[in-house]
Amino acid sequence: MTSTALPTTDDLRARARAALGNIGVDVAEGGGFPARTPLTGEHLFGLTAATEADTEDAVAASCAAFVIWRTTPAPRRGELVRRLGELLREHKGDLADLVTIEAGKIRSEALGEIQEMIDICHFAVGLSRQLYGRTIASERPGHRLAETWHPLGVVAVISAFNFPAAVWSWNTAVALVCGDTVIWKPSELTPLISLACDHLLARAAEEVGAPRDVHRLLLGDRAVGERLVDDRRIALVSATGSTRMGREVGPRVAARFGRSLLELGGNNAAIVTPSADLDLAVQGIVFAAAGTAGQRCTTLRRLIVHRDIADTLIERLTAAYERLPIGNPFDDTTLVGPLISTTALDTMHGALARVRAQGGKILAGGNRRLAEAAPAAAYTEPVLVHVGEQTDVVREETFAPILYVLAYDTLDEAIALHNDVPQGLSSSIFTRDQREAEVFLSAAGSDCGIANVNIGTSGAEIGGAFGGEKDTGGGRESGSDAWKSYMRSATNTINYSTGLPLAQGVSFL
Ligand code: UN1
Repeated sequence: MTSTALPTTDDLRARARAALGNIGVDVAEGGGFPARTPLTGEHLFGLTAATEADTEDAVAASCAAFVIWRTTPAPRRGELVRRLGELLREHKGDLADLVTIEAGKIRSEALGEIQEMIDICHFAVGLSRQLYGRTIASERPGHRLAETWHPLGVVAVISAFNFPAAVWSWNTAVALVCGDTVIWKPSELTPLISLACDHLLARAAEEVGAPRDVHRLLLGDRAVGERLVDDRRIALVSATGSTRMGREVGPRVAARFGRSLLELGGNNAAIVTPSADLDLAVQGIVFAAAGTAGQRCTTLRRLIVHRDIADTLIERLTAAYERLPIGNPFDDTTLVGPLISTTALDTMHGALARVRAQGGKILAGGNRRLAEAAPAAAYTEPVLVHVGEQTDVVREETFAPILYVLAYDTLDEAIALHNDVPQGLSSSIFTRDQREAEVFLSAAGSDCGIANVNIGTSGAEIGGAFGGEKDTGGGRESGSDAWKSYMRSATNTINYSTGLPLAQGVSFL
């Protein structure tokens, strides 16, 4: 199905300008840094990218702001994030418009992204009174050991187009209550939503009396990111993107003994066992595989189905895929918007050609849509592909809505297939058998940072830690105790006795 006609680029430009205007951002046009929309694939505005001097200025300002911010009491830092959350709520509709215009998300998912930002602000405000350290029993009389958490420094946040605002907020809301200052280098593909978020945070800072430079935005290309990565004054580089990007960032930050927090590619799978509730499984699979046009790092990319139910499940999925409404993401009936670019579509077609050559068979979908109405845009049917084994293309992350389906006979075999990819972000099992579910969640089960039962791989809540193992980079963001990555700990030994006993029974003097 194709939903209603696409808006024109002029409509989208006007809508973006209106949303930005409501938020309070004046778009300064005339620069050579483009803002585009994947809805038509066309140019919206010419913005201005940060120069090398701008980057230097941002780092210096951020270091100066850190000196003030680190000694501001944490609950007062929470006030800034509380106000940011209120402003996000007030402008939810406008922000969601910008997410749809720049990232192509359907309305409900764009609103969901802003909700995720509001949620992390709430979480971070609570956290601002819960940056707990432990008191530890000392082996020495009249001594106390304590663990203290201190702000870390300047945090560089490098984010991707697919969650252009939420991933920034997970990092920024938590970093700010932790007493860090933030420099944000967003994806080149989503400058408008970045300007909006930066503006709202600046407004919140002004209103609560926080230093303006607790946050700086740098629009720009790879060179801006590289300067931040190599700058010794940046204590933590939190980068979301491809494994290829992380392979460059990680060693460069490590070479200067900086910290990095990497949230890289996923190649997420679901196992469907014979006892699964198939109604629920079909819903969960279609949302996880086709939602966001397959452009979440948590998107379901591999389905490992028990051989006895494979035909039935494939039939039901094929029927669901054939009914997916594809097109204008502003239309409430649409479930699949555009891919971010025609380059992404070419990559998808390249992967499909390779998997066919490796014996894969297309079961449903895969055709381009709306090519006449919008030749520069990249609308496509999500695609379901049957594969006999996990060939190299199946083991790679292709950032597009391709779901590879494989059959298995024993749970051990399914788990082995599940883990036999380089990435380790998200995973799930559909089963009504508790033993199977527990095996999947156990140390010998899924090797991912996220392991679910009877829901798909995507759509995590902010309360849990988010991130994954292996080529996914190992970082944890968002909830749980991910905040510890944004702080440094100190172990304190306090002697309140009149003697000086040494540890380990050592005697001296
Ligand atoms: C991402 O795709 O980079 O769990 C983040 C999810 C979302 C976040 C995805 N909460 O799918």
